[in-house]
Amino acid sequence: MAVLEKLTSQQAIDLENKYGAHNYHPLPVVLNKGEGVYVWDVEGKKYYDFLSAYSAVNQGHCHPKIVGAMVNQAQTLTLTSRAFYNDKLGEYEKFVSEFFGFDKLLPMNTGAEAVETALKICRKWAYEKKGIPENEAQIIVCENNFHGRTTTIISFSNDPVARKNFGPYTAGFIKIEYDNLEALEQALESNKNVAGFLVEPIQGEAGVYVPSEDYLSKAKALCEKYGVLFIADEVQTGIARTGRLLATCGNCSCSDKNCSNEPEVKPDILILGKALSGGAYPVSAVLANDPIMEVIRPGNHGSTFGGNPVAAAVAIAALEVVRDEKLAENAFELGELFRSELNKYIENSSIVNLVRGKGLLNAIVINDSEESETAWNICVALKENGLLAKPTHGNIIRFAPPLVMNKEQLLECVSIITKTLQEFE
Ligand code: IF1
Repeated sequence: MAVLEKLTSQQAIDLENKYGAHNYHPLPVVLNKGEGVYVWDVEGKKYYDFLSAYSAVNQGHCHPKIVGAMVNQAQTLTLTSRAFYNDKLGEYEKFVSEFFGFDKLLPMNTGAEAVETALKICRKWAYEKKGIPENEAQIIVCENNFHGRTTTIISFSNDPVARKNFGPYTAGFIKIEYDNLEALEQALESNKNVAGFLVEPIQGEAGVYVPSEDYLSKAKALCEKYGVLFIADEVQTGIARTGRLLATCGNCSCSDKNCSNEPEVKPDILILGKALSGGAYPVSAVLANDPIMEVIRPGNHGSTFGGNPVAAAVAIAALEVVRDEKLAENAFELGELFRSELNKYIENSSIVNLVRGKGLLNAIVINDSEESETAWNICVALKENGLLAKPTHGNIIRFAPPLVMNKEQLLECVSIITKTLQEFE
């Protein structure tokens, strides 16, 4: 195999198998190009992307405005570290803080790092502002959560595959049932050292589990009552994915007409990642107001790459695209259409039990056991028919296309999906 020769799919897969750690089990498709809602494999076959890199590519693949900002900044200055100031970070921090309605931002790179950052801020706040005795702070989390892969985060996962044999585990977490306000109140009532409540507005990995309508607002009210921080992990649900700028949609500056449909919840700490960069670059952030963020002082936290000028330029462009192209509104409208079209199919289906989700974060539940391979086999068939999606469990398939999709494209995708499902009836 000559070095400059283009790889076939099989050659690329073989290379990863031989030289890469086996920490993933990808669908057998090798991509080498993306544009908007489409990706292409190395043989030139075109697909609709219905994963969007786990909701990172909300603005569509290789958005010219985002790539333009990245290239431009990369040719000027890429990294200074935080040992020195750079002329992009402050502008970015102002832009994003105002965009989401917070006093301050702490820049990181990946979602897991941002979650770790939020946990550290929450603990330090608890000791310095709430007066919890040192090393006694507890943070409430939910069963079936997914917040990332670090040793602390997997310590409070209850997915055995993510967790087993990675101990000893980090202490200080209380796990309660998701979407259960009594469990939350009980945990708050019986533990005087609770510092915060960390929650996904919609549980992604659990299978796109949407909580009851008033769960988040009531959970926030309980947090206020007991004086603990409400920490929203919007790494996956944020940046227009669920049909609003944020699934919690706090005091944001979005022009989103759908905001009034449900109570707005303003988290004390907001965690963003993924689509904050449109998937072009690893950019994550933690936002909070001054009384909380001020507990972080020089030396307490940081990252070589966090807040680098390329990340700053890319994220500003990525958020401008969300605002200017009205992606929250589009996700809301296309999401309603997607679920109503699939529900028409499900009425007469024996293979699909239901479709659920919000905006363009949806999943179908297949009528088979969690251990079955049906969802995987359907995804392989979807790929053959020109649409890429990934199972989250043996019987759940997540559907999360880029938000720059139009109605015509969405209806074509619905027809690919229903045609494929028909093969399995
Ligand atoms: C993988 C799921 C999605 C996240 C929330 C933090 C992070 C994530 C709510 C960490 C990451 C990912 C990573 C991806 C699978 C995935 C995922 F299936 F697990 F649920 F998106 F749907 N908080 N989610 O969803 O962010 O450190 O990865 O940047 O490959 O593990 P990260």
